[in-house]
Amino acid sequence: MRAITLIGAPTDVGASVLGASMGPEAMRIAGIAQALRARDLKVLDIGNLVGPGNPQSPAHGGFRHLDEVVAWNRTLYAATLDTLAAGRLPLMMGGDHCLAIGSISAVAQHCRSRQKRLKVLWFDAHADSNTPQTSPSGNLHGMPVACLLGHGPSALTQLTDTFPVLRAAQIAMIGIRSVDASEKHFVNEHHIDVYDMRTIDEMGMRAVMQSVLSDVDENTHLHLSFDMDFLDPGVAPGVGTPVRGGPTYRETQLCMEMLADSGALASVDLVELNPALDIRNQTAELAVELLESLFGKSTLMREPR
Ligand code: 4U7
Ligand code: MN
Ligand code: MN
Ligand code: MN
Repeated sequence: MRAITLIGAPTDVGASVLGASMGPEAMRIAGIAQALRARDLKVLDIGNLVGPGNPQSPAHGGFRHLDEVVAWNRTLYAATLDTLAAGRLPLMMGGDHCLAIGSISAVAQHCRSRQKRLKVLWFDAHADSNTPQTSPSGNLHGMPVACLLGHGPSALTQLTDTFPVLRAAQIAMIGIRSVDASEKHFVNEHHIDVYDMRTIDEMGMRAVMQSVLSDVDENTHLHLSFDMDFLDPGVAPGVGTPVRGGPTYRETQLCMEMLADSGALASVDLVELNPALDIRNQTAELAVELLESLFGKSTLMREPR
């Protein structure tokens, strides 16, 4: 039986809009642990990590709340690495997306020591590829991809020994539809695989996911970094930075089902859920349904294809 650890990371220090810090509790209220136990997983909820509050200060040197973001990511790095070392799958419940710096740095460290190939799938409306020089907001939840590729403050790019944490070829972005001008240059220069909404419209989600998963083999550790604003805000209103024109409920479920079939999923971030903006916890309930599919729930008793 597979074992999974729920790690609560209640932050909004990486964002402008407050409320993502309530994400972990909303997931618990929506029944995340029970739902995963019904999937025949051994579930341990270690509760919430502890870190600094939100000082709500303006940007300094291109960042807001750098010290607080560093403190949270160090703690999350350690918790993720411990979980992986114990042979368990970490499910990080955010919190804002700056947390992916710590979780993915730990995953990369783990993969190096086990000689596993790491592939990161970034489901998001945004490219999260700003640097302090280019960010229009100074918010660190808009910079994790750049940090992981080695562009950002050393306190965040060097949480672990290897620099950069990721090479651009190790990441694919899906669902992208809001990219700042400087981010366009960044993703182009780094030749990042971006499946934006136009590509999804033209190819269809099934072909997109087949392409995304085409290089996954038995030695691949698949990390899913899932920003809830990936979904269309009509179905997922509880997010801080909604962008219209996102994937539907079924398109997203298909992504999760195909990820489950790959058999390679080994760590997850579920971020940017904002209960303060949600309607009757529906976005948290949706997140739980998506995670059920990610861990193998299907309508029929079908063999993986
Ligand atoms: B999220 C933004 F300017 N690009 O950098 C920025 F549009 O983790 C938004 O994907 C970032 O939710 C969104 O502030 C970060 C903005
Ligand atoms: Mn994001
Ligand atoms: Mn986003
Ligand atoms: Mn570079």
